[in-house]
Amino acid sequence: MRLRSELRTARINIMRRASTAAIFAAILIYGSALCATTDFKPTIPNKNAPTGKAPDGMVWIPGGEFSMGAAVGGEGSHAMPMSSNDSQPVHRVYIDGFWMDATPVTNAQFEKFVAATGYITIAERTPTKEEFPTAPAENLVAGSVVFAPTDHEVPLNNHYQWWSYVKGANWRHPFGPQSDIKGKDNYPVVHIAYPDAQAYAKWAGKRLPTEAEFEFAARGGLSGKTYVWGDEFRPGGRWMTNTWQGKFPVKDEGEDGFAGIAPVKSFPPNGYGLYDMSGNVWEWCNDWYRPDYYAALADRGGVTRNPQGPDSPFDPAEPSEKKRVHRGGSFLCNDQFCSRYIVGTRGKGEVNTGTNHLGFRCVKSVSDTATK
Ligand SMILES: [Ca+2]
Ligand SMILES: [Cu+2]
Repeated sequence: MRLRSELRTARINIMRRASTAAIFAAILIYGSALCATTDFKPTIPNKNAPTGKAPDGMVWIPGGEFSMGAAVGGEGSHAMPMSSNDSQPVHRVYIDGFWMDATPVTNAQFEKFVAATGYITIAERTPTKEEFPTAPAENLVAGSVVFAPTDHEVPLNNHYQWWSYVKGANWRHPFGPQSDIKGKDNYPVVHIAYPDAQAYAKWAGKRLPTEAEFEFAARGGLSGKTYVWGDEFRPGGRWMTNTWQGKFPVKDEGEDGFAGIAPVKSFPPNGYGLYDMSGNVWEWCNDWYRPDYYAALADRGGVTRNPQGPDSPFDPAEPSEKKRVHRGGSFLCNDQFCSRYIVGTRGKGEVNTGTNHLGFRCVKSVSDTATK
């Protein structure tokens, strides 16, 4: 066991070594994948929908059969979601219908949960000597990982330049003790680790989405599109999601209206009436992360029904870390470094690590709704 800050540093060191090679490998892989859009077949939504009123703040996602994964290749901002080929091959999946929160969980909603339960998030807990026997005492401080812009252009091969472990950073204090969330009731809650998200979901009588549920929902009934709304990044000149403009990681020009996080519902909903399914904040999924999971499903052939993810986590870049899937990308995503606002692309994170661009939303099965 190591301190969360050390985990972060270890991850960064490994990614620094891997990234240059990975980018060149990605160019080769994506060069041969330019025709991958042909792998997508139409989404066949289920016809039956539950009768009665939707649970508060949730929308119905019909489920059905769809093509899951990302076809990368093309031009401009969607040409290369940098060093990621874990979203291939595109494969066929069936999922049951379900209810999904229309937005990421907000500060106000999380506050209600904390007020009702007294829950203390991972970032607020002081790491103990028992958990981290080899860590020096001065490192045993509660905190979380925060993005800080650099003051000059830097090579994009070392995340450590723009991420740091900040003492006292947590959901109430996103940038550390001097910051707060006053007036930000309607912003997505951040600095949420996987157990925090799970605890909230349980309290709310909900659960976290599977990766397949998240992607089916994000696609909004479309198939094989680059973004959750279609193929054009700015249809008719309109900004559709909160991402980064300008030189990364030096200055976010905020041309989309927001330099940094945005209140939920700041951009148009997708075809299912879901907001913020790409950009703004990353969101936890329930599945363990493995880069070869899609290949394993594709090898089996046919249509995978209600996939729950692999049985155990494995990230070759950091074999000892237990990671679950992140989806959607964030306000930091951009076409220079990481374009994970492209629908179907995947993210991942060590389960106890939160950051100031990581939140979540919940879902609910029909069977759970019936008993509530
Ligand atoms: Ca923005
Ligand atoms: Cu990104």
